[in-house]
Amino acid sequence: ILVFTDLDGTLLDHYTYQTDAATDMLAKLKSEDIAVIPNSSKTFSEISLIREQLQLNSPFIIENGAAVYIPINYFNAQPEGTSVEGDYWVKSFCQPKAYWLALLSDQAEDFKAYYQGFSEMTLEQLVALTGLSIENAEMAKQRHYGEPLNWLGDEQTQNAFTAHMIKLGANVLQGGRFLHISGHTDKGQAQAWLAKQYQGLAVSDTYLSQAKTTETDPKTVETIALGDGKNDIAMLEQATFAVQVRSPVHDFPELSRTENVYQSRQFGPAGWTECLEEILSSK
Ligand code: 2M8
Ligand code: MG
Ligand code: MG
Repeated sequence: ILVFTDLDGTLLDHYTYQTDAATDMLAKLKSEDIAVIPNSSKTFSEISLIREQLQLNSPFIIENGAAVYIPINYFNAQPEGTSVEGDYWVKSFCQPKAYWLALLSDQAEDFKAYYQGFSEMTLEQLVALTGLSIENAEMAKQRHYGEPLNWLGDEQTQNAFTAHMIKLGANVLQGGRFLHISGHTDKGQAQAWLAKQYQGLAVSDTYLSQAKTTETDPKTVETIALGDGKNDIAMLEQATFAVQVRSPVHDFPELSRTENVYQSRQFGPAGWTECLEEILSSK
């Protein structure tokens, strides 16, 4: 089984970005060789740091499904359609950030007054909006595939803007705080692609813990997806088990499925642990 997880508001507390309530469960998953795969709107730099802090060595998905990063030699063979970028095999699904910035500035002038994008914000402004540290805010600004906007207008204007951007070929996703402008990629599509690689390729021994001697049959890969926001719906819809982690700031987004859906009682990382305990103990 694979665990795909959103970060902000899910594995990380919405306000403090801490993961304390998930520490024991993370250790348990590690000891059982269950891969924890971050699937987040965060950037490569942000997720790299979090992986280091949590000592995760599994693949990860950045910027709302825009690209999948797999440590080189994680699988016994390089997945088709990936390129090499530093220490990773990378599969990308999206045009670069510059493309979306140009679209915003050249073809959406009428909406300029209603938002402020990450690239026009100072670090201090981003810190004030997110509560991130200066260092982390800097990493959040290092985006490769899209532009998060702080929406300043009303809902009606937001809907008109969204429709306009979609007509231009963009995808608009609502995160916990920001409106993400990017391509037609989502966390679900990237997750499905990566789960398929696990089905076709074996994970190398170096990435399995010493305790583990045998591997589970790669053909029966099941997935658990955990998320709190609307941008998590696509990944929750197509996982074997869908976990909606309770948010302190918004309701559970609506899913079209009802089977194997779990909704946590607790917020963020505590809810994350609560539902994983329930799913794993039922197996
Ligand atoms: C942004 O992502 C969150 C995710 O829900 C949001 O839209 O509110 C991203 O830009 C991410 O890179 C950043 O770390 C986060 C900070 O809250 O905001
Ligand atoms: Mg979230
Ligand atoms: Mg997210």
